[in-house]
Amino acid sequence: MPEPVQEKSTKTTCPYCGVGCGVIARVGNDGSVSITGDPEHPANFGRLCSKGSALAETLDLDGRLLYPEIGGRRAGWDEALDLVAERFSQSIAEHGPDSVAFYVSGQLLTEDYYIANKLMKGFIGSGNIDTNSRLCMSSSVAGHRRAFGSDTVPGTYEDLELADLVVLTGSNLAWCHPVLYQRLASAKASRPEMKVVVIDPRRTMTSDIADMHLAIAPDGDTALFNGLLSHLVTSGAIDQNYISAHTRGFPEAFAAASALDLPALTRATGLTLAELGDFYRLFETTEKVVTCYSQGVNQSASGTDKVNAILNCHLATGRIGRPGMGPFSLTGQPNAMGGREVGGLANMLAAHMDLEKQHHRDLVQRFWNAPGLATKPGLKAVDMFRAVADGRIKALWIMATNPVVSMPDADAVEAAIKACPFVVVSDVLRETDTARHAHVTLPSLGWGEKSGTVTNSERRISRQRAFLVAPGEARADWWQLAEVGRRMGFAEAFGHTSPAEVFAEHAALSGFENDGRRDFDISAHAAIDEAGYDDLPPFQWPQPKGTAPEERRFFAEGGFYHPDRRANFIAVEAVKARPANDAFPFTLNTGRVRDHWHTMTRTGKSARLSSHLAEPFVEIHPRDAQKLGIADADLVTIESPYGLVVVRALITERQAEGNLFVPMHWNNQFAAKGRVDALVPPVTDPFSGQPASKNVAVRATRFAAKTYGFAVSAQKPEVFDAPYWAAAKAEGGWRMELAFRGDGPDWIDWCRQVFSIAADIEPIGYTDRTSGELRLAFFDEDRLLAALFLSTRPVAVARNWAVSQLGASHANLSRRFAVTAGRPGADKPDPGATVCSCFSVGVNQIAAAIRDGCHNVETIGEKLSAGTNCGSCRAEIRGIIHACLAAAAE
Ligand SMILES: Nc1nc2c(c(=O)[nH]1)N[C@H]1C(S)=C(S)[C@@H](COP(=O)(O)OP(=O)(O)OC[C@H]3O[C@@H](n4cnc5c(=O)[nH]c(N)nc54)[C@H](O)[C@@H]3O)O[C@H]1N2
Ligand SMILES: Nc1nc2c(c(=O)[nH]1)N[C@H]1C(S)=C(S)[C@@H](COP(=O)(O)OP(=O)(O)OC[C@H]3O[C@@H](n4cnc5c(=O)[nH]c(N)nc54)[C@H](O)[C@@H]3O)O[C@H]1N2
Ligand code: SF4
Ligand SMILES: [Mo]
Repeated sequence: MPEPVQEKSTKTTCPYCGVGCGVIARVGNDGSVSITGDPEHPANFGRLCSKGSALAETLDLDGRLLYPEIGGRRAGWDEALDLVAERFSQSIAEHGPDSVAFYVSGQLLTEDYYIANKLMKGFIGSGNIDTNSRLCMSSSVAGHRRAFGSDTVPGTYEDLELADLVVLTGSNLAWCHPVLYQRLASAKASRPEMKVVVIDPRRTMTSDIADMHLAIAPDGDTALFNGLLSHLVTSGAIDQNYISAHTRGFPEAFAAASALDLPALTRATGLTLAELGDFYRLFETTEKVVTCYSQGVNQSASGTDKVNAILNCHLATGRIGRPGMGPFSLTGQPNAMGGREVGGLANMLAAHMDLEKQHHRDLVQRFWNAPGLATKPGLKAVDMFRAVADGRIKALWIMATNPVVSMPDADAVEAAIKACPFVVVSDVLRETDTARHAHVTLPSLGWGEKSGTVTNSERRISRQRAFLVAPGEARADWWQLAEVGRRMGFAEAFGHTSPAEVFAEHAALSGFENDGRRDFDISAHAAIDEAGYDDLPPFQWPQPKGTAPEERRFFAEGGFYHPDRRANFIAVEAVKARPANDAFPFTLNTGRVRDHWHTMTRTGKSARLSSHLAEPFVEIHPRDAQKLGIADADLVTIESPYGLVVVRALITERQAEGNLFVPMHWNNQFAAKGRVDALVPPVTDPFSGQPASKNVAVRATRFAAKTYGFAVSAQKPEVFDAPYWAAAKAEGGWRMELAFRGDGPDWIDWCRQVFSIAADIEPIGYTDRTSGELRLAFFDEDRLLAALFLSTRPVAVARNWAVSQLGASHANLSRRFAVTAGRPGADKPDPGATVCSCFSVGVNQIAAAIRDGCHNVETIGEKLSAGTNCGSCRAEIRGIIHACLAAAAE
C-alpha cells in the first residue's frame, strides 16, 4: 500500500492581480502542490480565476535563477553583494547620489518595497527609485492626491455588489479582475434591476454582462465625464450640501465641464446623442453608483485628468464613501497598493507622505535617523531610462519587473540597459529579456517561497506565506537590499532579521506623529511580533493604534486630507487626443488577455493557460482587414516610428474600425517580434508621468510569407532565425507557429537542430509540390518527438489535436501517418481552440453540445464541466452559444 499523502496546508494570497484572493496551498509529502480558494478570505470567499487555479503548474524550477551570477559566472552571495555595494558607493562618491537608481515593482512585497525605498530615499539620499506602478497606477495616485489630498481609495469590493449602477470604464474586469467580475456578475444575477455600463473602445468579454456598452473613442473619457458633470448640474442631480460643506473649486470645474456643446461632445466621445443621453440619465437617476476604472483611464497622456473628471462627478453628487457608492480605482498588481503605501514612487515618501513637503521630510528623517534624506522627487520611469540612456545614471538595480518588455519605447530601453555601466537584476528567472543584459543577477525567492504582506485594491492587507523551501541559494528581495545597505555603511538602519521586523517598522512609521492627519495609519500593528505576524489575518487599513480592525469607507462626511480637510474639484479640459495621422493611420490599443500575466514569465510555464491564446495577435475590424487585404489567420506587420511587431490577424467586429488591439504579453522568449512596447512612444501624462500605452499611431500591412508552418515538439525548441515564430508550452511539450519569407532551409536538418532530434532518427512524411505542403514527423519508437506542417497558406491543422499527439501512443504505422495528415480520425474529434482552460474544453466541443440542445452556460457546464470551476470563460461560452444559435437561425 502506498503511504497516504500527508498534507500541510498554508493560507496565503494569490500573486497575480490586485483583487488579492486568499488561497490555500496544500503540499503533499511527495512534494505535490494543490491550490484552492480560501473560503474565509474576504476578497474572494473561496473563488479563484483561471490563473489562480493554475498556480501549482507554475512552481517548477525550470529556468529558475538559483545562484548569484557576475558576468554570467556563478558567484557567492558575499562576492555579489560586496560588488553591488561597492559599485553603487563608488558612483555616489564620484557622481553624487542621483547617479544611481532603483527600478522596482508592484509585485514586490510591502517589506521588500519598504527597504528599497528607505535605502534610496533615506540613506543614499536620492529620489531615484521608481516602479512599474508608474506604468500602471500613477495617474490614479495623482488624481486622488489632487482631489482628496491623499492617495485614498474610498470604497470596498462590497460596494460593487451593493450598487444599483456599476460603471466600468477602461476596465476589462472579466479578464483582468475575474473574481471581482464574478462577484459583480452574481450580484447582478440575484438583483437583475442592477445596471452595468461598460465604457471601452472594444467590445470586451466584460461588455457581455453590460446593459449598455459605450464604444468610446480613444481617450474620450474626459469629455464623457465632463459632459456628465454638466448634465448632473442642469438636471439638478448634484448635492449642494455636500459641495458646500466638504469641497472647493466647484464653479471652475463646472465651467470647464460645460465647455463642449452637445455636437462637440459627440465628436470627442465618438458616441451618439442617444447613447450619451441614456448613460447620463441612468447616472442622474441612480443614487447608488460605483465607477470603476483601470488602465483605459490611467494609461493615457490625459490619464490624471480622466481620473479627476470621474472624481468630480462623484464629489458633485456626494456619492462617495457610502455603501454602494463611490469612485473605485482597480489596481493591477498584487501589491500595487502596498508600493504606494511605502512611497515606492519617485515623487512620494514613506507611509503616504509627500517628498515635496518639508514637514513630511523632517518627520521621516527623524523616524529613520537618516543621514541625508532625498530633498527632491526622483526620476519617473520614462525619464529614469532616458537618464540611463544618456549616461546620467551609472548604476541601476532592477527588481521584479521586466522593462525591456513592458516599458514604452522598449527597444530604446533595451539599448539603454545594455549601455549602462553597471546593472543589477533581481529576478526569479535566469533568462528574461532584461536579465540577459545584467552585470550581476541575484536570485530572488518566488511566490510560495517568500513571506510578507500585500495590499489589494480595497485597502486590505493580507499575508503571503511561504509553503515551499527556498530553491538553490535564492534569497528574499528585502534581504538583498538590506545586505547592500549594511555593506554601504548603514548597518544600524538595515539590521532587520525578518519580514515581521520590517512590517512593524513600517506600521510604526505610519502612525508616527499622525494624529489623524494622514489617511494611511496601521500603527495598531507597530509592536507586532513574529507569532502575531505569522497569524495576521487579512485586515483593511486604516487601523490606528488602540483600535480594532474595522471595514470602513472614506469621505462620506468629508474629512479629506488637504490642510482645510476639503476636497478639490479639478477643472479639466477635454483635449483632442488622436495621434493617428496619414502615415500612421491606425490607433493601436494594448492590454491583456485572460490567461496570461504580463511578460509571461509565470503563465508561460502552464500548458493550460498557454492554450487559450497561443500566439501574439492583433484584433482588427473586418472592413479594415479587407482594405488592407488581410484575411483571417494572415500575419500582419504593425509599425510605428519606434519599432515593429509581426502578429497574427484576428478579425473581429468587437474591435472598432480604425483601431487595433495587440496584447502586451509576448516577448523575445516566446516570439520573434511580439514585444508591442517596441511600438509605444515614450509619451507621458504631464501630472503622473504615466505612459500613454493605449493610444499609439501605427500603420499595418499584410506580412507576405512564402511559407507558413505549425509544429509540435516534445523538447523546448532551440532558438533560431525566422521572421515570425511564436512558441507556447503545450501538454507534453511545445507548440509553434512559424512563417518564412523565402523557400526555407533543408527542413529535415532544420527540425533536427531546432527540436534536438538525434541524427539516426528518420522522419516520415511527404511533400506535395503543387500545394506546397510539407509534412514531417519524427518518432522514437511509438512516441512522437516532433511534427512539422508547412504550407504556402496559413496551415490548416487541428492545433489541439496535434498537440495531444505528443502524449499519445503511435504503436502502428497508420497512427503515425495520421499525424502527418494533420487531421484527427473520426474516433477522436478535434476539440478546437481552448475556451475553458480549467477543464481543457475546446470550442468544437462546446459547439457540439449546443447542437445537442445545451443552450445556456449552465447546461453546457453540466455536460462538459466547462465554466464550472473558475468561471473565467463563462462570458466566452455565452458568446459561442449566441453565435451558434444566431447562425442556426439564419
Ligand atoms: N489576465 C490578466 N489579468 C491581469 C493582468 C494580466 O497581465 N493578465 N495584469 C494586472 C495588471 S498589472 C493590471 S494594471 C490590470 C489591468 O486591467 P485592465 O485595465 O482592465 O486591463 P487592460 O487590458 O490593460 O485595459 C482595459 C481596457 O481599457 C480599454 N481602453 C483602451 N483605451 C481606452 C480609452 O481611451 N478609454 C476607455 N474607457 N477604455 C480604453 C482597452 O480596450 C481595454 O479593454 O490587470 C491586472 N490583471
Ligand atoms: N503596451 C503596454 N505596456 C504595458 C502595459 C500595457 O497595458 N500596455 N501595462 C503596464 C502595466 S499596468 C504593468 S503593471 C507592467 C508590468 O510589466 P512587468 O513588471 O515588466 O511584468 P512582469 O512580467 O510581471 O515582470 C515581473 C518580473 O519579476 C520577476 N519576478 C516574479 N516574482 C518575483 C519576485 O518575487 N522577486 C523578484 N525579484 N522578481 C520576481 C518575473 O520573473 C518577471 O521577470 O507593464 C506595463 N506595460
Ligand atoms: S482574480 Fe484571479 S488572478 Fe486575481 S487574485 Fe484572484 S485568483 Fe488571483
Ligand atoms: Mo499594472
